[in-house]
Amino acid sequence: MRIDILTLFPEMFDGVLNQSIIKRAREKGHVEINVINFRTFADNKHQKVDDTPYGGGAGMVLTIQPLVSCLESIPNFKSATKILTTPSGHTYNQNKAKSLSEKKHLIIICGHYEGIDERILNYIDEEISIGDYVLTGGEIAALAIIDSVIRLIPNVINKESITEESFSDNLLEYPQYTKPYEYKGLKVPDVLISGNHEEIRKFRRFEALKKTYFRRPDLLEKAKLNNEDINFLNKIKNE
Ligand code: 6GU
Repeated sequence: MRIDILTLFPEMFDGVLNQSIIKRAREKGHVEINVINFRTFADNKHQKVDDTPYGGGAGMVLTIQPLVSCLESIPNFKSATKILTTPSGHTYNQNKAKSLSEKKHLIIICGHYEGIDERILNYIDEEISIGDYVLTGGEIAALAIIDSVIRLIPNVINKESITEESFSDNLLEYPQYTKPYEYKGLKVPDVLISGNHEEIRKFRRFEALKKTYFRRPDLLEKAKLNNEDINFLNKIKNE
């Protein structure tokens, strides 16, 4: 996959994209990432990228020319999936991450809350928000999208971590424990050291259902539940 990021603040990406799993994915060639400062495409003397809004009002609006010139400089930009990060976009989720991870070429334009000239919508495919709160700009949203997409590219992380994680089947993850067995009086649930794999499976499924029922009942509506799950849920409701 290739990802191009159009931003006025390229330094914001330096740390995150050069650490840990993303760093390794880049080194192994699973993803090529280019961070581009679209200010350098402004065709005016002072490299100005914003102006006052038509109709009046507070704040500045990003002009369309530097963004479109920047887009047009990217090889094969027409066939890429072009995303604008904006609080008024569709809310991002794991399903969206999965579908983006199957694309060959993403271009992400980092928006700013004061706004972008609306005519940019003629050049983009999707507007994405990462949740109902306001960030100072689209950079952190772009990073969240990129991180969640890259880890789903085949061979970036191992398959089991993906199929067992939260949201993959619309259930939150079961609780995990590791050594020591006892810490300041806090013990690990005994079933996990019983060696009984069937009992461990049931415990984990029960706890995943319980966490989802109390925290995210909206997810349960979408989850595929079998008879055992329904029995577990009845037990949870009656507890
Ligand atoms: Cl994509 N941008 C900004 N500025 N704020 C947000 C957002 C995006 N998603 C949630 N809040």
